[in-house]
Amino acid sequence: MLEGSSVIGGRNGKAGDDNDLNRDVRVDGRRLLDRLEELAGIGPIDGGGSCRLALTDDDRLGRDLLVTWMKDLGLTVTIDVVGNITGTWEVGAGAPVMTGSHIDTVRTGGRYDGNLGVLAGLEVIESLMAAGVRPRRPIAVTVFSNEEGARFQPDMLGSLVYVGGLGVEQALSTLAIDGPSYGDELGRIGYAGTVPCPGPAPHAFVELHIEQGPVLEREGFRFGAVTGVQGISWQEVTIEGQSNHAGTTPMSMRRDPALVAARLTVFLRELAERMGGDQVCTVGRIEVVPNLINVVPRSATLTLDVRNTDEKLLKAAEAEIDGFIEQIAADENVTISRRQLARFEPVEFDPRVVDSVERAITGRGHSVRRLPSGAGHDAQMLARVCPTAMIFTPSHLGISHNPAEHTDDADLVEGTQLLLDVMLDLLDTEFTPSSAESPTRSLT
Ligand code: HGY
Ligand code: MN
Ligand code: MN
Repeated sequence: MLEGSSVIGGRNGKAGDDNDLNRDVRVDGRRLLDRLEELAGIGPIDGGGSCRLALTDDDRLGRDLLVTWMKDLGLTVTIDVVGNITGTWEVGAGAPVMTGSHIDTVRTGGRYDGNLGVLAGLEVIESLMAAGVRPRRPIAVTVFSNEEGARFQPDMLGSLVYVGGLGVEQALSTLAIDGPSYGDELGRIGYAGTVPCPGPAPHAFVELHIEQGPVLEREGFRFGAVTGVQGISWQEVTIEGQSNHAGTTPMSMRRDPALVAARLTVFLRELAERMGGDQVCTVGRIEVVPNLINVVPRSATLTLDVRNTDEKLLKAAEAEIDGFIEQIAADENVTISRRQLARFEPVEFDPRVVDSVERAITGRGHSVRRLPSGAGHDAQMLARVCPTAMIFTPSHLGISHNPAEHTDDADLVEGTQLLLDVMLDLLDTEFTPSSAESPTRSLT
């Protein structure tokens, strides 16, 4: 344990050489697990998961709990114009080392997606405070708004606005899939903050997150040093046909949007299988109007989620989908309109921070695998403004966005310990332009 209070951070530290400082500040696993349990109890659903869709009353309750915990720690709590909540330990000087993630969930959410990264950040701060450590820089933990993008698209909306990738007005006027605007809902839950966006660039950013996929567990690695995030293309497709009587309308006279939606869904699966590699395609939402047993539908609306680690391949997949949609619109004599909901190119994390993550993992004697993230994360937005990377814990059977999402307690706690180690390292690191020359690696 650290003797007394020690100043750390800043390789060119003046007040005594902190590099040989005994860094063995241990996080309090019980406190972390209890907080995960308490947060999971907000918006509980069958199977032990949570539903806290962005800007709903349950999201508000989760936010209130985090603000309370931040204030109990004496952090300076700020809320910005799109509802991002930042708790800052105002010590030292300069830009903070930041961590964080999200607490909004999909409708069938698990207990760890996003929540782990936020609560681990809080735990790191509380552990350093308890050990009497005085970081030379501030440390911040942020709850980013609407990371999931399930209710309001795009996903990672809060962190995207934070880094200046989306205008505030455009974000506030975004409509939810159930109707209201982002700005109205933010005001309704009392989290329409006044702090402007874009926010200040942190010194560095690191996010702890569950992998949400099968790689670490299947290949027998304990933790992941995440090299980047794959590209994401989301669009909504609306197919207008002609509603008609299910019994009297000859098949030759039909203009059936449900058939077109079904053909498009099958095409996406076949496209992903044909392309192989990292290509994934998902139709997650299909709505048919009037959705009645004896009516040939008038319209069908579906969402396409298409991803790849390689931008060229992602563009090729989008082009194939464009061609197929044109073809089936003509075949069935329906009209098809489309709306892009999100489009993010693949992101590579800063090799220096990925190296720091890898060193922390091996430094504690664990096996480590470098891998890209299949899921989107707030870190991919922070990577636009500061040196950034992520730490992955394994996901049992690779299941996520499902109440059955599971990560062992030991991995949750040790992952939090690794987050502390990496943040201490980042406090020590001055990111000079020259040190950015380290060779870039491919995402996979
Ligand atoms: O969709 C995603 O990848 C993330 O869960 N928002
Ligand atoms: Mn997440
Ligand atoms: Mn998610």
